Amino acid sequence: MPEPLVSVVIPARNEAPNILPLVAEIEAALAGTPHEVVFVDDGSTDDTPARLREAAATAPVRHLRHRAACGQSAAVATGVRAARGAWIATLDGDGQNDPADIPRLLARAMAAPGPVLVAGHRVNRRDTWTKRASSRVANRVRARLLRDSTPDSGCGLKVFPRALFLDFPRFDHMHRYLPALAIRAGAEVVSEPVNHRPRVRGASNYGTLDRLAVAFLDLVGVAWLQRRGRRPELEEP
Ligand SMILES: Nc1nc2c(ncn2[C@@H]2O[C@H](COP(=O)(O)OP(=O)(O)O)[C@@H](O)[C@H]2O)c(=O)[nH]1
Ligand SMILES: [Mg+2]
Repeated sequence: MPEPLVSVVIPARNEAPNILPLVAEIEAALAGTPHEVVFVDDGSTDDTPARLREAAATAPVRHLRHRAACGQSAAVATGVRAARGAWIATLDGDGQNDPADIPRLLARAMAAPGPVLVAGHRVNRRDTWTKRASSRVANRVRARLLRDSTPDSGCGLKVFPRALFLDFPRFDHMHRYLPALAIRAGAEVVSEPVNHRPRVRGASNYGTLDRLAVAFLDLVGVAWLQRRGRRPELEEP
């Protein structure tokens, strides 16, 4: 495989029927761009491993696997560490994000003068009523508390430099707080409207209550990280 410009990192837990359609869409969207796709199978118990092997036979796909399920954030972190591109694009493995949006987000990130995280904003969200309602409340509380200038921090579609992510502290569910962590690391954060589609295959891994249960603890933790972050600027000695 040639050196990729962008590595598409995809956490996948029990997404067997979604793997091949998603890879086809990524290949169409990134046809002119040197890229690789890094799937992290988080201890799936369905046919995800077999589908990933199939995908790797025909496209620039690499796949890693956690022995046991460790969560979406751990999977993203494993993928970013293994990635070879200077740029990372993250994408949900269920096909709800549209790979056709990647080139636009990547172009915006690459045009920025300094390090930037471009966050997808699902302007036309295609989820259940309960998910949209709880997300609206959670987004409002988070934005108030963290001031991370992001309308939709939970969108799985984001583009950022690999080196930026490697500077972030790691914790479970950190994938919902990447904008706040990017600002803490000295980067700019911008949002870009993206397409969103209903999940047509497989089942959601999250319920409303389990998500809510840790949200408060995570918010306090990220607010603490923001307050306790220091960023020295180097000068000529
Ligand atoms: N690696 C890993 N990925 C997960 C886990 N839970 C969810 N995902 C992935 O994260 C993405 C979003 O999860 P999904 O279940 O669609 O959540 P929803 O869109 O909020 O209902 C999908 O690509 C899932 O496969 C997990 O525990 N581990
Ligand atoms: Mg989903």
